[in-house]
Amino acid sequence: MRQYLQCGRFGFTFDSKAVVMGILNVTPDSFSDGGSFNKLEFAISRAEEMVAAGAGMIDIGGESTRPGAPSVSIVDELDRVMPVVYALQGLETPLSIDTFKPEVMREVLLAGADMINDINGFRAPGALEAVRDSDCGLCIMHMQATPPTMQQEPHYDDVLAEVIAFLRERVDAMTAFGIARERICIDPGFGFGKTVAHNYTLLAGIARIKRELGLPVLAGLSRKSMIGAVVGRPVEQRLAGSLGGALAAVAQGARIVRVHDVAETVDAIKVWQTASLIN
Ligand code: 7PJ
Repeated sequence: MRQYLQCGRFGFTFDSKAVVMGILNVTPDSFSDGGSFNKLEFAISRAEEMVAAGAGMIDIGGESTRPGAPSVSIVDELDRVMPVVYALQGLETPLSIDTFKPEVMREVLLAGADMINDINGFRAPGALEAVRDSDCGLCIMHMQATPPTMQQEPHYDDVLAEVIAFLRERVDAMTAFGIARERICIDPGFGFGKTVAHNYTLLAGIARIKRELGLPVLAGLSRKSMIGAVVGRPVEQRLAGSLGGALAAVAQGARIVRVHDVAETVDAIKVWQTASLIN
């Protein structure tokens, strides 16, 4: 299935290759790299390192969505994210911003961001208005409930069907609002209101999500508890497990994988794709 994603200054044709999106946390409390990149110069060098390692996108996040993380005001989130957006314009790599706040969306788009990655699926009042009159890429993620409560007994009758129905409803709402389909990618939202079993049903169902919606799928499972649950290791020892998850997602047809460990994921995907292009 040929797919295209318009992403601000950039356009992805994918050409049967997956793109690695490197995670750049600019929060003092992010769970897996301990907030060590909350200073501007560290953020810039980390982004440069990820691009050199083959990242095709950088995802900048100023608010941790870890269950129980403190919420961040608009002003604080902008203080964290805006200097990084300005500083990274010259990288010639698409800059995605991980935010669910319409006010933040507007500001980062004015500053030149290429994509908005919304864990809330653009459901906040004003979110559609904030992104409509731009050509930025849009990642619609599925989440059940909200970060403070989402891991308290998540329940579905049929997780795959319900996630697909949610994503379809959001895609339809966005296109009805005048947003071009070619700007949209979709994400089942691993770990956002899901048990380990739900997460693996969704991972195994990526091909169906892609087939039913006909849009590029983004998968973010790097270092998450669904990896820890299988390998039995703490967050700093989940690289190999995360690579296994990334390859499973790509094998199912995911076009974008959102990861902390860019160099390793790029290598893993290269080898997998070299073999898979032979027949
Ligand atoms: C995701 C995300 C994800 C998308 C986070 C973490 C938690 N955005 N932002 N998909 N996860 N699109 O990185 O562990 O899975 S924050």
